[in-house]
Amino acid sequence: MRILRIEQLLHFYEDMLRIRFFEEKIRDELYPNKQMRGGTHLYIGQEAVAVGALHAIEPADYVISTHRGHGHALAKGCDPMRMYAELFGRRDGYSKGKGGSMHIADKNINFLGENPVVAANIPMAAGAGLACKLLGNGRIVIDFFGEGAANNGAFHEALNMAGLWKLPVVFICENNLYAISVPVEQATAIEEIHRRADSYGMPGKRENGMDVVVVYHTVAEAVRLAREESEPSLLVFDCYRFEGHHMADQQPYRSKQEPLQMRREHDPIHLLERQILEDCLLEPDQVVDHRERIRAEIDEAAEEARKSPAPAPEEALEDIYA
Ligand SMILES: Cc1ncc(C[n+]2csc(CCOP(=O)(O)OP(=O)(O)O)c2C)c(N)n1
Repeated sequence: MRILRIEQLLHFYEDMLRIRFFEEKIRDELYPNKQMRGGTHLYIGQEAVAVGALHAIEPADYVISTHRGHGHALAKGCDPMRMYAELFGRRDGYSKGKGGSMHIADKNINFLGENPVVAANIPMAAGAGLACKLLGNGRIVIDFFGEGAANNGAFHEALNMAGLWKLPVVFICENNLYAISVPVEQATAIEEIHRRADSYGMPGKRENGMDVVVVYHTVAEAVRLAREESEPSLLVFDCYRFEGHHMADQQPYRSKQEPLQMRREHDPIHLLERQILEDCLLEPDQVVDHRERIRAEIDEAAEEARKSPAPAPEEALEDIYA
């Protein structure tokens, strides 16, 4: 495996911290204090997938996300202030405060958006890939979805088309072991989801999604195939969500110990931090400085978002697509 530059590892680290702190604030402060409402699905524990994958693309490339999309949005470069404003229902939010947690999109940076309809984003990614191919613009598409979505018909139709038409799309399945309360082995006929790629004439790979460097190299190779050979791929990253499916989830389907143990042994941020310290890339007090700086940035984004006004009642029917 190729060696990464120190700055790149530190960039991974900061981007993962930004996602973690953005969501810890939701979990510990904004949601309990009712400063934000509506459904929200935390990405805590899966940060290595979004960050590793999106460091392997160019800014002009497209990204399509899911209901669990804060991490993908931040890693693509969305503004945490505008994301918080959206969560607070304020006018500076990405959907002018009328969409909430699952409606963050930013066409200026080619983040084609989250999507609350499970698996609906997979055919959209194939469509975006077809557009790139027809336009010959050299761009590729990254599509994120969960292992639950990989059992939906839309997954199979879209991958078949992508394989048939050789679309420049990297399909990234984040296998976090549960679709709401359903463990993957109770819903999925095969354990090796990446083998489904064989049916659609594209390469498939399964890798450790808790290791940001592994994710980065795996996605970089798939991106090269997509860009240079217009070859789609299906990548499955083993990961785990440390929190409930959504904020109100009491998690009766798994023991209290399980997430604690996964966190202790596999937290992607701790793994990277340990590597950074072992390789003497940072001193322990510099690690603390990094964490404090990113946390201050996130706190400031939330403060700014609070200053944004609520949308006016007469705007309620604007921007409706019918
Ligand atoms: C078409 C559709 N069916 C059902 C739902 C309800 N739902 C929301 S999230 C979810 C589970 C998705 O699991 P997975 O794709 O593994 O993603 P994860 O939540 O684990 O990130 C379901 C069934 C939905 N939003 N859309």
